[in-house]
Amino acid sequence: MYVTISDFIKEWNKEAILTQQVLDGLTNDSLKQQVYPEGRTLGRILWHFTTNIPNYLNKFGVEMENLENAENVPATSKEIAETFKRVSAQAAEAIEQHWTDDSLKQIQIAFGRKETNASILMGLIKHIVHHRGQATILIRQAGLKPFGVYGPPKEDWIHLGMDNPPL
Ligand code: NI
Repeated sequence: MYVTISDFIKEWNKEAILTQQVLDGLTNDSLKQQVYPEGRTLGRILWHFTTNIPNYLNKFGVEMENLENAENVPATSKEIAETFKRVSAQAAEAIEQHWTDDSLKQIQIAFGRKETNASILMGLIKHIVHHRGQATILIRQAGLKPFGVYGPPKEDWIHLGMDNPPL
């Protein structure tokens, strides 16, 4: 758990770089990929976790500007990637401005439970990681090679001197 704001910001920035690499590998066409016919598109999932960042932080007392046009999924992967980059940098600034290390120990009600602000911030990272995992599958279904977030995609196992991923 995060004890200092700087611990959190380090993790936040590390995860943001990984997410950025996933976003940078997309094509505009891939944004239309769906899990099933009525399911959310890849673009919708990516836009959801991006626009959720300011909503989530505002809800818990870290003020930052909400995104305009949050309902409209951009048509280009470049716009999603650039927006994510800007919003995650703004989020880090807003957290540093509004909260101190002591704020992390304070408790508020989140999703019906008592949570520390440290755990609320961890929840924001987990939300992105959760949807980023979903996105990776849709990226594969769209015919692209997904960026290896925590480990290499199957195409790159060979470069590690292994013929196949471990079972
Ligand atoms: Ni969600």
